Amino acid sequence: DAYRVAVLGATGAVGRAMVETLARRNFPVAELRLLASPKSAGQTISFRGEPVVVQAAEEAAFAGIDIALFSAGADASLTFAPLAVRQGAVVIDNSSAYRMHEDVPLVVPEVNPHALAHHRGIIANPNCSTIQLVVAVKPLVDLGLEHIHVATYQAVSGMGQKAVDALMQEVARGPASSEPTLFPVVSQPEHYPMAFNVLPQCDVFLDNGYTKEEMKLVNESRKILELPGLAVSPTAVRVPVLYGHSEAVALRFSRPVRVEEVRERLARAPGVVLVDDPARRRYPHPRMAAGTGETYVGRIRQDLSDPHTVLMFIVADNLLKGAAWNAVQIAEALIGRGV
Ligand code: 2RA
Repeated sequence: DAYRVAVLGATGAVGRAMVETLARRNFPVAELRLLASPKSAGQTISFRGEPVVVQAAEEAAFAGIDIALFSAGADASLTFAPLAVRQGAVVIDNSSAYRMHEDVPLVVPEVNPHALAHHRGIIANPNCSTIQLVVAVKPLVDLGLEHIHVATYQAVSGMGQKAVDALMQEVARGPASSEPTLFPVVSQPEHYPMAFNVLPQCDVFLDNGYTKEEMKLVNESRKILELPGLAVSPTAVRVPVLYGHSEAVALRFSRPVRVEEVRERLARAPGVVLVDDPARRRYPHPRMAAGTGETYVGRIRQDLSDPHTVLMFIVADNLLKGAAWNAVQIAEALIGRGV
């Protein structure tokens, strides 16, 4: 069987990664329909060596579509997901619009594929920094996981292609440049230099003093792992990296846990590449992960002051495993279940 697939947001950083990933994973595409805003329509994007013209998104464009991959922001998802479902498509939405909805599964195929069973037309792709965290944490949950402390080091591509271009320009201008551009949040009035800097803000602040990005790590992890009582203490930081989010994580368990036990489980965990050999200076970093769909884990060690706690470092490509790769894996799981 082959499927008619639509990509909404096709000209964006994640949309382009979705088109590339459909080809790279050899997804059975009978027809590819690329959709975007009217101002982005008309561009062509190559798929399996053929140019595909990007069309303006509208309900009729979803007629006959089997699977629609969305990555055009929450507003576009709220507008078009119900229309696409009405046209008979299953929507896999990378935006935050539906992630916490009761009847919308929030899925990482290596972690909670069973959640796909009760979808009602819309399936949500989790936030990039959540995906890599739960891929690494899931194999350790039944050791009695109680508390996740996570500090993220997030690449600027999470803010889109314009942020990648802006960082490159800032770096080119050198550290003396005092022309802050769009970091950390385009829409907020205060902008700070991103080059040679780190900014402890990803997305906007909420009334509780946390950012939206940090609360996604709390709320989405609990939903995906089905651990409503799980304690999560997040700090999300933007760093001058182009591709690849990193996370320094401390996991506290209800009983003492041995590093060897953690390593054994991660070595055989789906979607995980264990890179953990300090004697040979082997550990995960973004330049290793970028361009791949795996989640890399290393620097695994006992907390020096708490036998119940294990520390580790988790890295993944935020556009691939963090978005496009995971979304296509969900599509594969769906057709595997006979969508
Ligand atoms: C970011 N996770 O990195 C958010 C959205 N991609 O900006």
